[in-house]
Amino acid sequence: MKMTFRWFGTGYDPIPLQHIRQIPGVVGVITTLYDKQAGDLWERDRIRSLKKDAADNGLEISGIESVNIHDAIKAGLPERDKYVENYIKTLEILGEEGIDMVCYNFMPVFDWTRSELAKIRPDGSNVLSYDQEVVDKINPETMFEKMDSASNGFMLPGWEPERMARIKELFAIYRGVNDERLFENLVYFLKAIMPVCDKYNIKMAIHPDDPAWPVFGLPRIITNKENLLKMCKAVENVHNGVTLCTGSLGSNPGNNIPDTIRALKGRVHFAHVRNVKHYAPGKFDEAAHLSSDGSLDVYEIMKAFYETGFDGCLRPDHGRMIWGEKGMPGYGLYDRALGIAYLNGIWESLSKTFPRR
Ligand code: DNO
Repeated sequence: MKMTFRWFGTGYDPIPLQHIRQIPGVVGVITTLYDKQAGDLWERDRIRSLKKDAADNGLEISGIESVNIHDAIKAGLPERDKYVENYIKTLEILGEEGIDMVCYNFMPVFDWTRSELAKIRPDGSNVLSYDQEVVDKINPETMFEKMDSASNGFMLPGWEPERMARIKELFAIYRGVNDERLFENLVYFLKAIMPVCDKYNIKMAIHPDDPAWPVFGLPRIITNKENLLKMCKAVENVHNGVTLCTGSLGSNPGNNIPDTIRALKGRVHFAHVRNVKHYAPGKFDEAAHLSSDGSLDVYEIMKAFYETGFDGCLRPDHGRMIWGEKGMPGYGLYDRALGIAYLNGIWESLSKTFPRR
């Protein structure tokens, strides 16, 4: 397992790389070209300059989260091939630059969705939270303004203002796209990119839908063990893999995360570990990483990664906002660093209790 930290790049992330480097055990960052729109071609010099920023601070680029997928690909529009071509060219450049793990998602219109970005907890910290009853009352066309106005002035990952400005058009292109069509479009995309992934040994890691059920009537196809396995089987190639996000899958208490990790052995290329606290169906808060703070058993989750020989990148996922920090919701420094210390502790204890032969 390689411990990493998500970083949005110079000028976008308020957390300096020097601070990330000081978190024990972190070897690299998971980053992106944050200003790129889905479908854009990534230039080599921009990728090199990201690499240089990281290297100057003793860190590597362990992977990209995300190279986002254009809606024409997700919706299967006639013009999708030009965006697939750009994606392939971007992968080629990333591969040539030695970057071999790419996280992406296949959620229509909205990436991760929350009803509140700073819910105050009894201890005074604040967290992201979700309540389906609240979301049901929101007009999806106003969802962006709601998220944006609560984001502490940061652009939220997956909520690019330029794309959100076309929200009506976005909803329109998904009319007629049901789960089956969306899945076919995913398979079409994966088949097209596998040759370049094979050539450069790039591991693609699809991120589960968050929350793990349909929101605003849009289809969702990456929500549980069964459909993750179906996706792996549809394109039987090790480079077609998964980001095992415990918080996204864990939004549905029906998902057994350790069991899912075991079932996907060999196809999990990236791990996002965090905890959630369930209150009722469709209602949860993001908790601290510690098992007892939420509803997931983080020890059992780490044990499943350990036992399946997981050797990919792992990062703490969303943290709480604590100690007066004002950061990008979910992506503050302090609580994610605490999360890393805890996850490292579990890993060390597992590796000493169950040494590998
Ligand atoms: C939110 C993130 C997502 C994730 C993308 C992957 O905090 O988990 O935005 O990065 O879905 O493409």
